[in-house]
Amino acid sequence: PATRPWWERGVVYQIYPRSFQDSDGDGVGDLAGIEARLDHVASLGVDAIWLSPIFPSPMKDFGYDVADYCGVEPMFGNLAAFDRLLAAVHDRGLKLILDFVPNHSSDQHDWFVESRSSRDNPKRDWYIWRDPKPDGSPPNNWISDFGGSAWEWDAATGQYYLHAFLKEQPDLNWRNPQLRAAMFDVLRFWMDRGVDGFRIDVLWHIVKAEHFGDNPLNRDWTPQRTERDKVLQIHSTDQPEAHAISAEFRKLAEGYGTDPDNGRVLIGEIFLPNDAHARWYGIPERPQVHLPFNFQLIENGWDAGTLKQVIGEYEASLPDFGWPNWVIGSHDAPRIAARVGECQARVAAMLLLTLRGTPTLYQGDELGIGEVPIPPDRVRDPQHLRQPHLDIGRDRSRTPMPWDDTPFAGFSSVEPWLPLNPDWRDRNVAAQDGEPASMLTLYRRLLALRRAEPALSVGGFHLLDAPDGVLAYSRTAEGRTLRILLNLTDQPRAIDWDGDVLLSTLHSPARPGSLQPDEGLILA
Ligand code: TEU
Repeated sequence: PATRPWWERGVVYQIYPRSFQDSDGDGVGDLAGIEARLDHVASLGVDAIWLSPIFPSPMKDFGYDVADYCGVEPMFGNLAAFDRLLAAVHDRGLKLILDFVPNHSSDQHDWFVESRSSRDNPKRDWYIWRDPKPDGSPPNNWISDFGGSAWEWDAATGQYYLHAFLKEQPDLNWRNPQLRAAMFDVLRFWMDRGVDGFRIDVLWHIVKAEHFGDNPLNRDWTPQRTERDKVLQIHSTDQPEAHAISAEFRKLAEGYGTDPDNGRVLIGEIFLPNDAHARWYGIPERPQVHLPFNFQLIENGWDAGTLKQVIGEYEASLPDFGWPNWVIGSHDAPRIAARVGECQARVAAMLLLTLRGTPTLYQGDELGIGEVPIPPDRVRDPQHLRQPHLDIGRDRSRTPMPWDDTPFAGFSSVEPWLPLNPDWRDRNVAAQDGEPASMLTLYRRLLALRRAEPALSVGGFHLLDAPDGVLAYSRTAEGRTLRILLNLTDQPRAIDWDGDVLLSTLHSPARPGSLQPDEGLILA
């Protein structure tokens, strides 16, 4: 129904700008490249594009270290190129969502340059500075997400500053009213230009407990886990003041209108258990973000029993007014096809696009890109470089889009910044276009069906009983019920079903009474 907001009805497509399309021959993607490839995005049948950060950045964390919140990284283009891209996106009836990185800036941002210049600089308090302990050690035991202490010593001014990520990403102090005002101006700057919303990076991190006490140790930690997991981030994340700020973000966004076709959406990146996660919706009288990003399909095992539990518990945790959302891939996570295999990746596509809630689709997953080996001399991800013994490399999901079988896969005229997927000559957009059995065709069909069937986008959701290894649920809207049966195994499964097959993940669908290995069905 048209009264539901676009971000509930629609599907988001995540673009990693460095790796979508290079238009100027430097081996790195850019905004003009994205504009040149909008036909592909539109042909998928998605509704909105989320761009990972495009702002000026020293690229220590590939754009998540912002040196100017109101500019465009020269490698990517300039504000004029951004305006052209935004207009081209809107011309196609698509929305554009930017990545807002409020927890930390780059250490090269003017604000931090000033802040670190002296203890009495007016911007000193825009970041988080603390004295050492009497023995000279850091103020507390907080650990950076990328390993090591979250505190960096600044000899010139004799204090430590806090960084939840790299030392080149100092945390901003959201308790400071001037910093807050400056950041609200940033949001206005982009919304005034016409952007349709923000994905808010590590939103649950933005305020820290005022007492800066030690975080409790994690008794379950083993050396196989990241260093960050040594402590529980009790005092460094999920503070009440951060919820209050996200309610302010919401007010600001709604100030730009609440029309279901044109309102601005806020997607908060939140990693927390269900109950704490759900609190980021706020309450009806004081809502917070529209969509607290839900990573459960990435973080949990891939089998029918686990998925059934995860989906049921997530659904049950949502407040009545809270709209769900799902994601199976991102620039931070291993590729879905690498995790579950190519055949199950087709089942995963059907799951993502038939669950209740807004799906976010990550670039390249529509081609079924799998594991991409990154030779040691080409590793770029700072998280991987700092913890090479762990299987956490993010480069392998950030490799360039393969468009065709011309040199460098049509991505660039020179060797790209990261290697291509090894099978790029066969696995590319041109090769899969129009091929009935390709992953790309499956995604297009799923997206078209989702658009044609309100039950799949905004319909009600019920888990159904099913044999071991099968996940089954129904979606209902306007008196029409569809059933989705997903075989999460590579073995046939006996299951009674009838009705019309609207779509199968396989080229020749099963006959009633069974599901083929790795088969997913949408039935009417
Ligand atoms: O990621 C937040 C985050 O929690 C990461 O530490 C994530 O868990 C990790 O990358 C998984 O391996 C966001 C961005 O998506 C990420 O790219 C940035 O590096 C990070 O914030 C800092 O801005």
